[in-house]
Amino acid sequence: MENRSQWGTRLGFLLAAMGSAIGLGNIWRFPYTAYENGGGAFFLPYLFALLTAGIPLLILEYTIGHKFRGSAPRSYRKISKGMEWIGWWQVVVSFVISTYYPVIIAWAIMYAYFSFGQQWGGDATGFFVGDYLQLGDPGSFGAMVPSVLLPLIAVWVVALFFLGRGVKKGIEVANKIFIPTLAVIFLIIVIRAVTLEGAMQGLDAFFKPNWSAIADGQVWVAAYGQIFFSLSIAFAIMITYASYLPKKSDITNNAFITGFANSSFELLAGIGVFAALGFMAVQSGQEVSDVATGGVGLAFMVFPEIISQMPGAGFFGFLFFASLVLAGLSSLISISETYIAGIQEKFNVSRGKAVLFGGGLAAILSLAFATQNGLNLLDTVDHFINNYGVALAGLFEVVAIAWFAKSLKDFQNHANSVSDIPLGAWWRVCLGIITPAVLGWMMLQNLKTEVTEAYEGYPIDFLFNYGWVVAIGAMFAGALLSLKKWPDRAVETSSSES
Ligand code: LEU
Repeated sequence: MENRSQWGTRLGFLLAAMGSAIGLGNIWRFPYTAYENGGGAFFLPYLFALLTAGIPLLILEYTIGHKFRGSAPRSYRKISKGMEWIGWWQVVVSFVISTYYPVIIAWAIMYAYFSFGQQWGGDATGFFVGDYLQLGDPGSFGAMVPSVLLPLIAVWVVALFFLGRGVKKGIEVANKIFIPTLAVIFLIIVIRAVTLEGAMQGLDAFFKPNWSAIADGQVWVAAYGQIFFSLSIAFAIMITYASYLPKKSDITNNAFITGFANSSFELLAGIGVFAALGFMAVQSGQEVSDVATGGVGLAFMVFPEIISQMPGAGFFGFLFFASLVLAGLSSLISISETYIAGIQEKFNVSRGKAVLFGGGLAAILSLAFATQNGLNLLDTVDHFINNYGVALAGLFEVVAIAWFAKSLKDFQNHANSVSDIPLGAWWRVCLGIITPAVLGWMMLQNLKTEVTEAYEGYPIDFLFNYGWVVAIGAMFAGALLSLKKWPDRAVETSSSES
């Protein structure tokens, strides 16, 4: 008899899946990626990527989790023994991400506090890298920065608390609180932003289509990259979450809802961010193109300046950073659940021990990002683990399943047996041909750029040690973990379940 954890309600699962998908990627990554890659015209490759790769892969991952009811390594193993390695590889990639993702949430906590009184003064960039992060050169770690360390500890306490309480009482409850709150806060921010003076200039810049961009392969690469990161696919996350679905669950419908909710949030963030950038451009007599940026720079350098110029600065600043915290926490919980589930099953230990060991190790390693070298390190690890961890493991995942395991048809039948919307041959074409072709090409393009220019101009040995070694190390660590024998009990459960 199986007594695997389950979601309490369908809404609980959907909120958790959306909570994972909606993260920092939606708020600070999407708006600038869209703007930089054709503005309004970007929606074409973006929608194409969503419909040919995003949703089909999400359906596949939900189906794998639902059918095999196991962590990613265990579920993949049930497809074929050799695939267990891909599962662990994805789990290790998630583990690596969980060592730096919480650091950004920690910064956002401090900035929610700094917003009252705009402690960054007149020079937000100088304040962020200098006063706050005390950024040193990439060569050495430098000292620990207490104002990063303390909120970082708080982030881990909250995340591990909910993870320790389990799927229904912990993860589901957290998302039921975080996601509706996030939606309300974000709506308030966007409404405020679009009613600011200059908002229209910002929106014009965001939506203005540059159709020639469509002919550029890099724009398509950007669209696929955004969809993968944003939908949390090829991270072992969605397989793990779907493994807690009750037997009677509509897979296809759930995937469409998650996919469209995530994209709607992304679009909303694009509108909010560019309306605010338009306001800033008008205030400072610049063009939107002069102030537009993404990522860390947008959230911690440009936004503080916008906030300072806004009426009701403290309040809106607090709301903005609070939304980063909520979006980030629910994603962090999902990333960490991948290895907690994996450790629990492979080492046959309780959830509590898996949380303590897996989460504890990630928390200790995350301290490296709370040093004076934190930002450089984060930037490098993030770049390499996304390009050569997530995207590459995603490529292996679709190729192994669609080409070698020849099981797409089985998964299609499984999904159709529980879902309203039937999957047809289009689904197999998307996964078996389009996605591998685009991902393969994307990999070659990325590698080409990597060898021609040092990422962000960082020293080569720094990039080697914290970029390549980490990304390739994840692959090897995955292989090592897959060599370990499964405990007898897990093997028994696995054979009786499949
Ligand atoms: N999908 C998340 C985001 O958009 C990231 C993932 C790694 C959980 O931020």
